[in-house]
Amino acid sequence: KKPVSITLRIIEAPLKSPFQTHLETVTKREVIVVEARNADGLVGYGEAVPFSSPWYTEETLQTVFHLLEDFLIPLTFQQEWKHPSELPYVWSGIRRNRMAKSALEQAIWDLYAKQQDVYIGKLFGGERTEVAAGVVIATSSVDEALRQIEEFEQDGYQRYKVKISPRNDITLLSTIRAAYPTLPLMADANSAYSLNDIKHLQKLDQFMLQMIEQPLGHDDIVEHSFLQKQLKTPICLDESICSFHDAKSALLLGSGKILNIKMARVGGWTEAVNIHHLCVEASIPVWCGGMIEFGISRAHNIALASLSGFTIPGDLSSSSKYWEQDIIEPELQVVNGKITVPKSAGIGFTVRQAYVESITTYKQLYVN
Ligand code: OSB
Ligand code: MG
Repeated sequence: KKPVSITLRIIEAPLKSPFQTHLETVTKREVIVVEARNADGLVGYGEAVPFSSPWYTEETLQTVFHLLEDFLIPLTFQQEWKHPSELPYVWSGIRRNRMAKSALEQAIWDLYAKQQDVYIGKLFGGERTEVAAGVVIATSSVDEALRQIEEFEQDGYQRYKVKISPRNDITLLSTIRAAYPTLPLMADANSAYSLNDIKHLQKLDQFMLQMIEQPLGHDDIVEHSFLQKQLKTPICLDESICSFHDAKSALLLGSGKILNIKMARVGGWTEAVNIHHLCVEASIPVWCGGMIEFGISRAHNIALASLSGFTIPGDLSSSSKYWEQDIIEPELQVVNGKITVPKSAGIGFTVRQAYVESITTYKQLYVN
């Protein structure tokens, strides 16, 4: 049942257009593909999605590789375990490093689902046959943002997210609202504000945003609770929620009304599903966040978003938004604002192995 070998690959591809936030502009993307092989030759896939520098989380491509190679893969081979649900315990001696854990957990769950011949989403109670698609507009140009919205409207995206900071927020949001008074619109601040900006943030209430994502500190839960009481717009936490414990704290304090669950940020399937169940119990709507990732990570996200508590469209867009070619087949395609959830075993998509090999810049095999 356990994998007999694991391969790590660093793959790299340029984004079709730069992804701009107030913190960083991403123009090319490197990730780590994890392949877990069993004795029958079945392969499970995971994707580690840190950035090349630690601007969004503290993990980077290099730290994730190090944690996988020197700690997580050796523990996985050496420790006794029978079922992938035990992996968080197998790795419990390793603090944080959640993106590294998430990718390895993904690969082993995918392998397990393929062994059981079941779609991975089903293992966690996912029932949806399609998921609602949302799209992110990350450009510093207002004209370009308007152009992109017009383009994405053709595919019927059900939610539009723009990146904001105190430098661009009012201009960007008022221009979009003038052109699209009823567009399902939200804004992601990636921690661009502080409590000194309360008066300014209150001005954003007029734009009827579905939510504002992570306005304050990337590791804050307390100040967001204070801010939420002074804003009409619902707050949605992203960066601050790294674990089930963080989610519980945020719910107890009322630090937001909506939660963005990113499997990579919280350390994998088990933690993400536990947060989902907590939010369902507390009637907090959740949605699935994105990481400008390739298709393997997106495939796991689509399976996660098939759970019933994911009632808000996630950062789930067509493969063609970021890539000339994606690493999975069929590529993700948003039609009428929805993506079809696959049914076949594991992540439900085929990995384009020759293409993955062609964009691999480094690979290493680990044998049990
Ligand atoms: O803050 O949600 C974020 C991408 C990279 C890092 C952080 C964030 C994002 C996104 C998701 O906004 C974009 C996407 O994957 O489509
Ligand atoms: Mg965000």
